[in-house]
Amino acid sequence: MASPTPEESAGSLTERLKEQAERIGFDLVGVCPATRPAGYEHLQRWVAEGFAGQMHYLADRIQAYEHPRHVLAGARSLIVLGTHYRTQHPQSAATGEGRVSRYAWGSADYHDVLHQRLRSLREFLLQLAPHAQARGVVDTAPLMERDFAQLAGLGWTGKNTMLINRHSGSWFFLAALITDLELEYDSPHATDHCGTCRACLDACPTGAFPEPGVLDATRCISYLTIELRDSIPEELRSGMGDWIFGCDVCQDVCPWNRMAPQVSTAEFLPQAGSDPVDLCGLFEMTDQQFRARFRRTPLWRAKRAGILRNAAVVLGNQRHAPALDALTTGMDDPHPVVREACAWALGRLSSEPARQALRARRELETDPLVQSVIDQALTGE
Ligand code: B12
Ligand code: SF4
Ligand code: SF4
Repeated sequence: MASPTPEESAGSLTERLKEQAERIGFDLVGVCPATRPAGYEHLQRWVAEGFAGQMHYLADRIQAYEHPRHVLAGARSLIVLGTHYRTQHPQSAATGEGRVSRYAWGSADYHDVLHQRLRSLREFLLQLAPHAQARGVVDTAPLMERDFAQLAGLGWTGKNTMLINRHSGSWFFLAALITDLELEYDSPHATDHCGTCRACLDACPTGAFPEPGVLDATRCISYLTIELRDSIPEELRSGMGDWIFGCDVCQDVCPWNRMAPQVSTAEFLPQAGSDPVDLCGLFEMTDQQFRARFRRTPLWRAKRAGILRNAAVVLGNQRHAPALDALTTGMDDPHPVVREACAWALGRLSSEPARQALRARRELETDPLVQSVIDQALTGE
């Protein structure tokens, strides 16, 4: 284990690290010991219930979540960091347009922004304690970030499962710098401020909360539009409404977000056309154009096929007649998930030209699932 320079006590080292984190741009900073996370058993049960769906990386690394030392050998402390991302809202969606979750409106992926800041904080730590070990994490390491954020005093877990801070609401990203240094720890956030409110539970369009504080990800629009690689289950499509990437409903309705601070961080400012998105235009884009537009944004995780699949479902939900050409183009897409969603959406248009497009594709279609969706669309079942 590394130790700070002789003159540096754990208290003053912690103080300097916190000040530097704020200078770098982190809005919330708390420090906690590296321990077994309080929610570890909950995570095990959650995965065993099947609530993680196709996010196999959770089950595959379940042992590693048991302690941060599996992420950094010798881990003793975590500096847990929150970064606000609420910016001004561009405008609401009209028919033919799709909604994108707030966290993806900017010009850059938040992982890149936060990793850059974490690198800078790590360098500072190494200047103070040259023999220390430190590793910055955002999302991808097996670390229960919300549990450690609570332990570091940053907030409580709301009924919508978000980490909520009394002053910041929940529009913030989490990140952590794990180190083998001994630091001075904040008190855990021990109180719950949801009270009798259940706005998020009632507002969730797909009924994704089997109980307060537990999310069945397989029903969550965020999972369906970003993580799921297959076709979206039909019974959940109408709940998707206008969302083509992520969902903000359970945060939009949370009273703790009414006063959440607004930031003007350049990378998080809404880009032109980032929300709402013109859906028909997406089907006209070449692979290269798609890459150029989305490569640096969080939307890239869903890949071109995922975005077109989601766009087709939203156009189907909207029964948007002018989308006929776009959906017909989508019926020739190399990815069966795109063709399946387009077939479903064309069926929802209930027009003769839409039926013609479906019949034409039926002659060529080789994928059994797409074939059956075309047949259902043509028979109106
Ligand atoms: C997998 C994942 C998802 C999944 C599952 C979400 C979920 N609620 O579990 C999906 C794809 C659905 C998702 C969606 C979103 N995500 Co996400 N996601 C993650 C990730 C990578 C892991 C979370 C995880 O392990 N979930 C499994 C559950 C069981 O664990 P947990 O939520 O971490 O912790 C719970 C337990 O500890 C529990 N608990 C502990 N003890 C007990 C005991 C009892 C009895 C109970 C009931 C509960 C309980 O309370 C916590 C809340 O559920 C984290 C990053 C990370 N490494 O932590 C980001 C993260 C949680 N996501 C984040 C964000 C921003 C989102 C979205 C808002 C994005 C969007 N707009 O579409 C939505 C929000 C949906 C929602 N209501 O949660 C942020 C949250 C920031 C914050 N302020 O809370 C994180 C931390 C990423 C980051 N680095 O900023 N996400
Ligand atoms: S993000 Fe949307 S779909 Fe997911 S739990 Fe919240 S309200 Fe429900
Ligand atoms: S909407 Fe209400 S119940 Fe849900 S997280 Fe916010 S305060 Fe808690």
